Amino acid sequence: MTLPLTEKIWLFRSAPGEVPEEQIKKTAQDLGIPEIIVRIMALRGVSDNDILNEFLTPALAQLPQPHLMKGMEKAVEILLDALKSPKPITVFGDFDADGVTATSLLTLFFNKIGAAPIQYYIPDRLSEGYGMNSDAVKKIHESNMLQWGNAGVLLTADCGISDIGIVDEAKCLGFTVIITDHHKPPASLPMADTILNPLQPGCLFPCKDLAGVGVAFT
Ligand SMILES: [Mn+2]
Repeated sequence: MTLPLTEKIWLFRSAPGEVPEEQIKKTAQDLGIPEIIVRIMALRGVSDNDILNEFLTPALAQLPQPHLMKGMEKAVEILLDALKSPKPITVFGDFDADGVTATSLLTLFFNKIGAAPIQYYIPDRLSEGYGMNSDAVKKIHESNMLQWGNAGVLLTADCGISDIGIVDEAKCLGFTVIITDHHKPPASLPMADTILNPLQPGCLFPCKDLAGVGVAFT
């Protein structure tokens, strides 16, 4: 096929042997989708119509139960308490794609339900680098004490799983710490009040490859 706009010639890899051409055409017709989509999915090993359809038309009902994620019950308890008290909730995020989206998701959600003061902190990539840092935690603490007389909840988004020392520091300052992260946990975990990370030992949540925003959403 030649695309006149780019003058590039596109050659399609043929689908693996077990998915014959006729089946690709038939699936495309049956599901009412372009053949190219069926072909791409077949190359990625998805040729079952039901699975393909489920993938292409995702629904909330397909999501695994949130309480399967280790630490969820405790996180819900802490956040409900913060909402009722109310205590400030500070989302400590990350500057990359899943960090910013995770931070926005949590902040917008708590803003929408509107019961507790909600704020976020995203470290500067160049001057602060990735993860929680002591100066930022101290600054958040100072401003929360001034404004609300309470350190409140420090809720990480896409970071924190390796920040053992900083989490200790935050706990000493009086924060209740919830970690939500998807990065590989170190051998010993931070002493947070609860940790949500599908990769932590003993977590039964079936999707192990969530991005930071997926953990935040769950
Ligand atoms: Mn990230």
